[in-house]
Amino acid sequence: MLRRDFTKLLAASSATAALASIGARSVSAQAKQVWKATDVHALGYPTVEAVVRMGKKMETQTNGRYSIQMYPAMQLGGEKEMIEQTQVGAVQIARISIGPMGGIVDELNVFNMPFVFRDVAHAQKVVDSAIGQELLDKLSNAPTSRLIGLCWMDSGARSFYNSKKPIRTLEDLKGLKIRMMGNPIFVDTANALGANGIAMGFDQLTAALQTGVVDGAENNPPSYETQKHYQFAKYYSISEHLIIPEILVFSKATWDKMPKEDQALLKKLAKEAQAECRTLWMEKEKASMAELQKAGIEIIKFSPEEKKKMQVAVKPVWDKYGAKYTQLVQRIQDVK
Ligand code: BDP
Repeated sequence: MLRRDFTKLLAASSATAALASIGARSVSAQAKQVWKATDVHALGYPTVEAVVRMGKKMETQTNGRYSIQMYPAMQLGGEKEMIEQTQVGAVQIARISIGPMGGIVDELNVFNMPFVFRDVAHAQKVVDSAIGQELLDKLSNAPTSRLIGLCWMDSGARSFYNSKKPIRTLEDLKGLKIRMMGNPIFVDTANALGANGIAMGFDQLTAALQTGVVDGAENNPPSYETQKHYQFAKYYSISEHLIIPEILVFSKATWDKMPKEDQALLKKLAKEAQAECRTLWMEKEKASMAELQKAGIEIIKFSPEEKKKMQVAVKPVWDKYGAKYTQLVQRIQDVK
């Protein structure tokens, strides 16, 4: 064989090998999908752990065709960015507070109204009821949402914390600069309670507390504890003015390419994650309270009378936003 021919042959065979390997790679890329999942909280936080466990089940039950890579702790940005990335399909799964979801589907804002639930147990019953499923479906079917609502997750109740003084009464909130999530309902709620509500991303809050840009914020005990906000704001007042469920959303761009059976399996596992998250949540909440006590945080319980005063004070928020949710609110209240 001429040397020239041999070189040609070699080139041809290595090209074939290269093509074969590209082919093999694309087959395996189709067969195995690694979904990106994200959450503002760190590994071990109840919502993160529930999604990690859901991913493991999905992997086992599809013989590895799907798995989840978790990007926790705001690695992919705040919740606004997380929503956008999921809508375009750069991320498949995001766990989001309903706080910023009202801008996507307005009905979801009903859960953002102050004191809409009697207590956490009531909120849990509502998300587990037909109302919960209807709202998930509303999100999935909204033509512009580009998201599938998979399930609900727990987040307890939100209470005020600050660096200045113990807040025992509604009057004590007066004039305090309090960070709220970016939704006008929350800023108006803080203002109706006499504080000075400041909308800000969760990712900016630690620095804002540290430098005194805000005097305080409001959140559930696990967020207050795990974000270490208590190191800068050591008065925690159990006001429970907002009980905001959280939602697990999936990218519609990815969903639409999945076989029906895989979609059904994911929905089933998401329902299991909802139940699992609840157990993890209850445990974590107790552990966080113990941690806060150990750290010497002053924990103040609002009296029923003060709570009643707060409920009356937020009436302007209900007057401004509540009318369009009247029927839904009635159904929520009917859940016993
Ligand atoms: C936490 C929620 C998280 C929100 C955060 C906030 O779990 O989704 O981003 O509050 O206040 O309780 O922004």
